[in-house]
Amino acid sequence: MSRIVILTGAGISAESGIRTFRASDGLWEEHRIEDVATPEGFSRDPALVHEFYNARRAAARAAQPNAAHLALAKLEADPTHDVLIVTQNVDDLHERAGSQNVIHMHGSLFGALCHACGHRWPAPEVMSATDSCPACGRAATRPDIVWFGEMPYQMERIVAALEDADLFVSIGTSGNVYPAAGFVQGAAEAGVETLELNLEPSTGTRLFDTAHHGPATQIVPQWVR
Ligand code: BJW
Repeated sequence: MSRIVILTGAGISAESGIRTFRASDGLWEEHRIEDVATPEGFSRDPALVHEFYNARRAAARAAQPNAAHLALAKLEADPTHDVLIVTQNVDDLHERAGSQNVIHMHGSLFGALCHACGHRWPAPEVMSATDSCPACGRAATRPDIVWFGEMPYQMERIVAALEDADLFVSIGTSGNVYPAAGFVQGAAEAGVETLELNLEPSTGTRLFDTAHHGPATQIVPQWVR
């Protein structure tokens, strides 16, 4: 049984119509990171942050998994592989494609988090800062998203899986955001084989043993076959 850890980023969902962050038409061209993706931005203007994530939630609901998501679900269903998907994406397209072993290290559009007490619960369709927390009752509801300066989810489990893997694959991520951008180095140091599948060379492309470049809907199914 080969153990495969697969890191995915915004590029895998791009052909499903979900915008990436750092492209010339990406989300960070229209929104300031400090305003919409930091706890300080949320404290300053919670309504603006909710507007940003309510729109993203609606876009994610309208999108469908593509051939790359489906290929990874097929790989997981093959009993000769033990597949863990670690996604930076906050959409649910891996789950809707049929993947079951998925860690959302940057949180989920479909979760709510209390900024005051840390309680987490399923998100309503439209979220507002005046929604009160079902646990503590305070009006401090925020999306369950990991913003800059916050600790990504399940890091211990991810690091253990990386060190134990036979193969690490990085799909559709620019390699600019840590700690995910450091996974390739950690895997290589643990003697794990590494593969990049991305539209273009990522920031850390030279750290991978092998790289294939092209649209995810082509190169991921070709790799899975
Ligand atoms: C295709 C394609 C197609 C397109 N087919 N491919 C130095 C200074 C200051 C801070 C730091 C620093 N060094 C490290 C930090 C910390 C900071 C950080 O990394 N900052 C950098 C900007 C430098 N990181 C953090 O703060 C993180 N927390 C943290 O570090 O905690 C402490 C810690 C310590 C020790 C251990 C562990 C932790 C938290 C980071 C949170 C990131 N949050 C965001 C926003 C929230 C989610 C959301 O709103 O959706 O997450 S930022 C944004 O970037 C989002 C993404 O998940 C993340 C990564 O982006 P991704 O997926 O790579 O997208 P793009 O757009 O960059 O790239 C897309 C790629 O796809 C491109 O390469 C395209 O070519 C490709 N592509 N079409 C195939 N069809």
